[in-house]
Amino acid sequence: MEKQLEQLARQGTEAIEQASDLNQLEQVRLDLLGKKGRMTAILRQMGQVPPEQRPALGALVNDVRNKLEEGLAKRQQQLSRLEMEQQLAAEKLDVTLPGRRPSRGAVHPISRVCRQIEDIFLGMGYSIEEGPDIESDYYNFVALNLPKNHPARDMQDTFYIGEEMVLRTHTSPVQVRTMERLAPAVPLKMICPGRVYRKDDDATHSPMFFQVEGLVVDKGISMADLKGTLQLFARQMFGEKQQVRLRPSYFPFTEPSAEVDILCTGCGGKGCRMCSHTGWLEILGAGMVHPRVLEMSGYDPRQVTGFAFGMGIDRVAMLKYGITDIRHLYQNDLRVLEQFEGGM
Ligand code: 2U9
Repeated sequence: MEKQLEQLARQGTEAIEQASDLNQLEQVRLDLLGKKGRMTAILRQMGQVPPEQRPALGALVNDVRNKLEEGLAKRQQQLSRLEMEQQLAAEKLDVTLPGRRPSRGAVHPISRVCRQIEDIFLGMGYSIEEGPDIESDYYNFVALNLPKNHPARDMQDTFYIGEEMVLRTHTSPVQVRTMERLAPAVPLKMICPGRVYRKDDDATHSPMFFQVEGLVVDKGISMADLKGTLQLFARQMFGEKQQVRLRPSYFPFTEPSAEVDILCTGCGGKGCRMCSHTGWLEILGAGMVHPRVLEMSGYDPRQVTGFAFGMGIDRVAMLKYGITDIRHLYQNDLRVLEQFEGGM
């Protein structure tokens, strides 16, 4: 038994020194001093030892146990410190490294232009009105002087939802709803920005795009008011030197009607590829509100007149920022969007 104890002391000390982490060391401890360990196995033989030898053997047992416990404690301290040092090394930070700039996001060019247009017209005393994207046939067409089977009602361009409902093809129904709500009160001065839908899809047309339309109804409103308003708008939107030009046109809801050009933003009017060498770019449609349209929404066309205009916000954004393909506005490619970082 004495020999076994000495062997246990020797082999135990060696095993303790060889344990390379705290887990291993715990295994060693269990193997040496645990309930089912080697020391316990040796002590079980104590019964067979003659009583006079027991005190000396007992003292040896205590010595060996103390020696092993001391060794375990010492090794545990070493390994704890080692593991802590490794952990600290792994967590080391270089506080002198430059920081990573947080991404700030950007306001989408359509939102920027929309807010700018809103600001300009708010400054002229207009209110901003909204309405539903899903409209009835009446508000989208009939109330705008486009009765059923009218040739200008292009079935190919409209998304129908059943027989009577459509995705609005313009924001004009918002103006109709606003006139119905306020008539016969004047003055009415409003703009209505929003999404519109048409079955179109190419470099200059998207099946969903953004439009803003404006409407003024009052006593004595004339074409001169329309042109002055659009000129003021063009100068604030595209620069102090801007000019507008009206060309005769046709819309069912205005009479007379005009297409409105501004000086080309690419060449300032000299002529370039962007304006097909005309010096002008078309950005708006406009006209005097058709008397029948006023009448259907509750105004008396013998008492009041009005002008209206409409433009594609996408198109204004493309002209302002030199974007050549409308699809760039809708693909949410970060390389495009990040170019608009900052303010607004
Ligand atoms: C009411 C009466 C009249 C709105 C108008 C246009 C001319 C026009 C186009 C511009 C480019 C649509 O985005 S676009 O494709 N719009 O040309 N819009 S007059 O006239 C109205 C609206 C409402 C009650």
